Amino acid sequence: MTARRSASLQLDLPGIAGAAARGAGEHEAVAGACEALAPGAVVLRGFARACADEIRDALAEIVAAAPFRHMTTPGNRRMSVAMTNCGAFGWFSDRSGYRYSAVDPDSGRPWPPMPAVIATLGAEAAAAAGFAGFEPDACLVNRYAPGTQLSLHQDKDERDFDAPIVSVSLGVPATFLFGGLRRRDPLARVRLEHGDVVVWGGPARLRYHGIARLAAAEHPFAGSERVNLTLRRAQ
Ligand code: MD3
Ligand code: FE
Repeated sequence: MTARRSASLQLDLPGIAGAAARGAGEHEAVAGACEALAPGAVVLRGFARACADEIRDALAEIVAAAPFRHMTTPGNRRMSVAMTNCGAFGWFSDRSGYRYSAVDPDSGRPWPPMPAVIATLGAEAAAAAGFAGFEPDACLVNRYAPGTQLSLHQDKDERDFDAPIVSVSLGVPATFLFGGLRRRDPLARVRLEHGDVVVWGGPARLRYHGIARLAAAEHPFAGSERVNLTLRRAQ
């Protein structure tokens, strides 16, 4: 992973360049760790830390236009994770199933555009993990309050499984559950903290995964909440 680590130091993302310029400690925190979780799954510890405040400001605008909501599953269950989207397409769930749509079904308007800070972070993280040319067209924003969980699932509503999914964890830490290609496969537990970015592609792209019930904790990003962005190529 050494070559990719040095590649991640060449980012022209303003926040990351700024952190690198501020000193070796922060620079290490941003670019110091690139671990392979599994074939196709790469964790970039702290990769989003330097641009987290910029993302928070962008999220405030997104949420003003497309508020968080608890979607309904096809089985008529209310999801405990609150969700919204930005980008050309947004993922949603209702009684009819799961799908991507260019319009927010709650407002009838297009989803808010994907801020450049988010699109660039996704492209740079994907490139650092070996997926050059990733251009996300959808960003699902998940909000977890204490006690919220996301049950085990696969992400398979996208058109092209060759594109990776990039996830950005913000706020309080969570335990990510990482399974295999079959629901009953054993689960690995991975702690995801504020600023951690994970790129899921290739053979990891269709693995089952979920988030364990969020423990009570506090973090300056969003108090007791965890926010996760998943950047996707939907169409
Ligand atoms: C592994 N979100 O939105 S991100 C989701 O933290 C979702 O909110 C979780 O699962 C969250 O669909 C986990 C990590 C993640 C995202 C997509 C994956 C892991 C993945 C796709 C394939 C394999
Ligand atoms: Fe998922």
